[in-house]
Amino acid sequence: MNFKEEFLDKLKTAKKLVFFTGAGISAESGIATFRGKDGIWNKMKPEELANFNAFMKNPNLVWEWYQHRRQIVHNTEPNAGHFAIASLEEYYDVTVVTQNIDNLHRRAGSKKIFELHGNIERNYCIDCKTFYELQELEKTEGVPHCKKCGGLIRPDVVWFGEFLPQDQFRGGENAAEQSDICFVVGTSAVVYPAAYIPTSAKRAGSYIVEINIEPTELTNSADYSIFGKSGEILPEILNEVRRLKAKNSN
Ligand code: BJW
Ligand code: ZN
Repeated sequence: MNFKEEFLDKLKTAKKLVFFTGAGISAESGIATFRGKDGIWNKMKPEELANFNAFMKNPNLVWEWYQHRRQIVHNTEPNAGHFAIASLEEYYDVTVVTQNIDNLHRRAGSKKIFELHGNIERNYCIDCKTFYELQELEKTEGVPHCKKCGGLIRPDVVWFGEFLPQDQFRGGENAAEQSDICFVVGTSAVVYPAAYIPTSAKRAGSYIVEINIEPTELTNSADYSIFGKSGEILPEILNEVRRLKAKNSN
C-alpha cells in the first residue's frame, strides 16, 4: 500500500504514538462489533442490556449475555492488528487507549493500556463493591451472589449512563494530547465521552490517522483516513516503520 507522504514524514519524526481503539480492531478475531452491518446490536438493542436498570430488572439475562461474550473472548486470539501495535513498542513510546473490554491488546503484548469501558474478566458486588476475578466465582445458574454480603455481582464494565473510570479516562486523554500521532482504529466514534479523545488529541496538535473499513463521524476531522481492515493495514504500517528505521540507521 502507498501511504501518504505527509504521514510517512510524521512516522519518521514521531516519538509518541497513541492507538485509540474500538470493537472493529477485534472483528478479525471473530468478536462481533456493536454497530454496522454485522454488529451484535442490530439483533439486540444495547440500551436494553447495557444499562443498570436492565440488570436490576433481569440480572440473569444480562449476566448470561456477558457469560456468552466471555466464552467468545476466551475462544479467540488477538489478530495481526493487535500484534502490530504491540510490535511498534520497539520503535516508539506507544499507549493504547481502548474502548474494548476483551483483553486482546494485553494478550498481544501491549504494555501501556488504558481501558475506558472496563474489563469483562473483572466483576464486583453492586452493594459492598468487593471485586471478584471470574475464576473466583462459583459456576451458578444465572447471576452469582457476593460471598460477603449476598449482593448481586455485575461485570466491571461501563454501561450507558455510568461514569468512566476517571484514572483511565484522564490517563488516556493525557497520552492522546501528548502524542505525535493518534491512530483511531475500528471505532464508530459515536459513544461519548470516549469519542472526545481524538478531538482532544487534535486540538493539542497531534496528527490524527483513522483506520476503518468505512467512513465514520471522525473522518472529516482526521488528517488522514485509511480505509481497510485494521488486521491488514496495521501490519503494513509496521513494515513501513521497519523500512524507515532501517534506512535511518544506515
Ligand atoms: C473495522 C473492522 C475492521 C469493523 N477493521 N475497522 C454526549 C456527550 C457525552 C455523553 C453522551 C452524549 N450523548 C449521549 C451521551 C451518553 C452516552 C452516549 O455516548 N451515547 C451515544 C450512543 C449517543 N454515553 C454514556 O452513557 C457514557 N457515560 C456517560 O456519559 O457518563 C456521564 C453521565 C453519567 C450519568 C448520567 C448521564 C451521563 C458511558 C458509555 C458506555 C459505553 N458502553 C459500551 C458497553 C460496554 C460494555 C459491553 O461491551 O457490554 O461500550 S456501549 C459500546 O459502544 C461499548 C463500546 O466500547 C462503545 C463504542 O463502540 P465502538 O467500539 O466504536 O464499536 P462500533 O461497533 O460502534 O464500531 C465498530 C467500528 O469498527 C465501525 O466503525 C466499523 O466500520 C469498524 N470496523 N470491522 C477496521 N476489520
Ligand atoms: Zn458484597
